[in-house]
Amino acid sequence: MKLSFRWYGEDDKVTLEQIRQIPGMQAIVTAVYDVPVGEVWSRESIAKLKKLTEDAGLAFEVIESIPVHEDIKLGKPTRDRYIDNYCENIRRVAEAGIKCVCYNFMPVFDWTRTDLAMPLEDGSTALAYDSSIIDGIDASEMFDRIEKASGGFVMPGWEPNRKAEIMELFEKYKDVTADKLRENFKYFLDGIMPVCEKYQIKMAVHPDDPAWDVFGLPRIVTCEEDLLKIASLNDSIYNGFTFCTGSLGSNLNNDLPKIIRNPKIAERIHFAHIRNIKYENDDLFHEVSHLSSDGNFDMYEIIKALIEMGFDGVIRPDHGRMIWDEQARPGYGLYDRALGVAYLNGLWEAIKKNSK
Ligand SMILES: [Mn+2]
Repeated sequence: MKLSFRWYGEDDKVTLEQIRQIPGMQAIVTAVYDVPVGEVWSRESIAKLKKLTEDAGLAFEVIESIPVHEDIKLGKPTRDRYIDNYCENIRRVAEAGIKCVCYNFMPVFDWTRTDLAMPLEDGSTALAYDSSIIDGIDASEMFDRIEKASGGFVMPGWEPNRKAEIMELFEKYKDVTADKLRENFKYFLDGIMPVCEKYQIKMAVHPDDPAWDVFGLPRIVTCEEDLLKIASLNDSIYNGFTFCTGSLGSNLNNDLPKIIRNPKIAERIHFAHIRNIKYENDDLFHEVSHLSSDGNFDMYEIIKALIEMGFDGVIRPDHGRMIWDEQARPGYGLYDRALGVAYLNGLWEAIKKNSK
């Protein structure tokens, strides 16, 4: 595994110099953030990210993410232009040395939470999701909540300038069923895979978070069966997955080590996000430290399964708690994610030595 850390560019409070000091750290996961969804990234912006990353002694290897325009997900006639732009972005990041692109295919919203700073018993705070809240409000009300709770940070998918378009988008998705969404996904994959093959870019679709329909919008990356269906949409091995434990695992029916051990899925795991969550009751889960005993997942079994299946891609700690009075983007502070890395290092070394 190649250890990496998500970095939000020069505006990120967590610096590359800090990230470099985390034991075992090898690579940065980042993106160009100042270009509207669907448009082409400038070569200058990509080159700058590459230079900053490499000057800090880290590898520039994974982009997270190149967002997919809603017209592609909706299957509108304008999608061809956006797919062309997507292909151009793949070419450009490949020319800068990138090998893997993480993206998602969730309608309208990226990851969804009801609380960005839920206090935990030890005095830390964490992201939380409470179905009993979501099930009782509409998207517009949820949007207001996020905006108030974000402390000035922008949440992916919940940018303030999107609010006006949210309800309009909902209207557009009214007739889009899960099957229709999958059909549009196939059209997208068929459009980009020839370019991915040529430039050897591994596409790694991120599971939906949480792993079920939210606000009535269909979601099609939620379980083992979904992943197999996606693999069958386009045969190319470059059509693969980001194995995100926290997202797939939000549905406790998903047996994470078992999914990893499915050979048809394992060969397509190009990137991994590792974190742990804890369910307090049937509705409410929150994020916790990476430690197995703090949450619902057996991290030892998850890492062991990845090693056994020959995973050699880039891996990163996912969201962390806010600890030690850190002020940072919710989920993306330095300290708890760095502790997560230290734990992953320990698991990895122990499993490797025991498997000889
Ligand atoms: Mn993730």
